[in-house]
Parts: sequence; C-alpha cells; structure tokens
Amino acid sequence: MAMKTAPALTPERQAFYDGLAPDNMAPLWERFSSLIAPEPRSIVRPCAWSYAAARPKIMRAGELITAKEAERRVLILENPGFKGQSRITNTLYAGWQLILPGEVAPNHRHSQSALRFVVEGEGAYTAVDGERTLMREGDFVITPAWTWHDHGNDSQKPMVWLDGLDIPIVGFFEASFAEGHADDRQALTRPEGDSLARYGSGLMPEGYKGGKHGRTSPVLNYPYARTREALARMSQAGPPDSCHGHRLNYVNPETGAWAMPTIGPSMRLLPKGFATELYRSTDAQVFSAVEGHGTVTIGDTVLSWQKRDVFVVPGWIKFSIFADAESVLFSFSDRPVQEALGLWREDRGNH
Ligand code: GTQ
Repeated sequence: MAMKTAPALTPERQAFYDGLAPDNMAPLWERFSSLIAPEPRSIVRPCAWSYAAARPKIMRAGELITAKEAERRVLILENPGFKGQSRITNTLYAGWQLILPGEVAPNHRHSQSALRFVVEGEGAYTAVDGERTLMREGDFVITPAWTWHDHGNDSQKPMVWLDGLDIPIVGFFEASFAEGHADDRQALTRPEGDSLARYGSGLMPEGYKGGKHGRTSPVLNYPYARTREALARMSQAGPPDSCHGHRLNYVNPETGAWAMPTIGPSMRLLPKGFATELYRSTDAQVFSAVEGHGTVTIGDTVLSWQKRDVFVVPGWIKFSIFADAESVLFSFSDRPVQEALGLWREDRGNH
C-alpha cells in the first residue's frame, strides 16, 4: 500500500508549526514522506567526464602547481547534483591525480580510505606502510585508512590515476583525522611485491592468524595484468551474466569480503556488441573505462564513454551499458557499507 500523502496545511496548523521553530522542534507529519521515502530518489546526477577533454586541464595544473605544494595535485570530479561539495556520489569522492616525473606527493595519513586506479602512465609509485609499488595502467591500488602514504614518479612520463575516497562517509560521521610527516618519503621496510606474494597469491604465511590488517585487504596492488587474464579466462569459460557481463570483485583474501570496508571495487569485461540487461541497485556506481568504448543508458539519459573516461550511475535507477567494442570497465561504490548496515538492494531485469 502507498504511504499517506502530506496532511492539509491550514492557517491554524501553519501558525502552530511557525511557533515550534524557535523551540527547535518541528512536526514529523509535515516531513514524513521526505524523511521516510517510499523508495530512493537519488540526488546524484548521471554524469560522464571525458579524459581526452580533461587531460589538457590536468596537465595545465601540472604547470601551475607542484605535487609537493598542492600536497596532492588532483582535479576533483564533482557530481552536478552536489556542486561545491567535492562528491562524485552522495557518499564517495573521486578525482584525477597527476604526478609528474621527478615529483613527490609527501607522506601523510588520514582516517579516510583511498583507492587508486591507474589511468595513464607507467612506473610511478605509491608507498604504503613501508612497501612501495610501481604502478601501471589498470592497476588497482589500496591505501587503507590511517596508513602512511606518499607518491612519487621516477619514470620519464606523467602518471594520472583516479582517486576514490570515502571522504563524504567519514565526514558524515565527523570522524576525520589527518597528519603530515617530517619526511616527504617514508622509509621502506619491505621489498616491492611483498604483500601480493604473501597474501594475494592463493597462499598465506604459515602461522598467520589474520586480522593484522583490520578489515582492509593486505594486498597493496592488484595488477591489471592478472585481473585482465582472469577476465579473459572467465569469458572463454561461459556466457556473461546478463546484468554484469563477466564481472569480478576485488576482495580481501583474508576474509573473502570486499577489499575495502567502505568501498567495493569491481572489474567487468563486456563482449563486443553486448548490452547489459536493465539493472538497479541502491549503491551509486562510479565507472572508469579501461578498454573499449560504448554508451550507458541511465533512465532517460544516454552517455557515451571511451577508454579512460569516468561516468556515474546513481543508485536505484535502471541502467544498461552497451559495449561497441570488447570493453573492460572498473567500478566502485559504497556497497560494502550498505551491506554491512543491511541496506543494500538490487533489482535485476526489466520489471
Ligand atoms: O593521495 O592521499 O584525491 O589525501 C584526496 C586526498 C588523494 C592522497 C586525494 C588525499 C589523496
């Protein structure tokens, strides 16, 4: 049954409501349907960012300010539904970060969790808690909350990656802490590839009881070469899921749960000519195209995308992704949080 509509507003009632405001009170019945909505009506707007169009501006930022002076030289991708609020969805932040050859983005830590998804370049590094990883296009890299991290580029080419952070979630809880370090570059205590070898290879160190890394995956870098190979094998082994294509989620190998407690990352392969069946879920999703090109239909909005572009699908609106060529799409959302709270819902198919 549908919920009640708002009660009639009589002059007598209005006068009463006006008299409540100075006492910091309000009548629930006037607000009920917006507070307890019958179903989600997202403020997030469908939106796409062309990397080709943005690249000159990203590089211009590189001329105007150094990574060191900026702390992090990032162009924030801001959803038009949240102007001035540094959000790509209601709960997540995203931005394109540039690090030029020879630069260092100084060591710091904060209570926000971050992911990096490499868009352009090869050989820049990020260091997290004593381990450095050299990054390549398509790599998915994690900076767990409150871990020291610095970025640098000893290669000859600029690197750009997509940052995804849970800034609005931490802000909602008013639980932000951050600090800088006296040294720009952190001391390295483990060799490159250490965390992937120990925890990310279907192996676990003898005697390791788990839990040392909290709820975030101990694997620092999930290299694209491995992910792509897994998707290729999966696509040879059977048909794609009608709504997701060939989809793999990045998980914490200790627990099998999402790789990060607040952000759920995925990669999917869509065969050439494939259109995903209409689907919606309560989590707004941020996509970054790695290979291919196509369109996404979100309600009545149609957006085109190609390699390196970002687009956003708001929560609880039916969408379909069409791949003009074989395509690979990275995505992330707040699904782990919604699942932990028992809120997450999905709706498959056209009904
Ligand atoms: O690289 O640590 O896009 O602290 C925003 C805040 C990146 C980072 C961002 C950050 C970082």
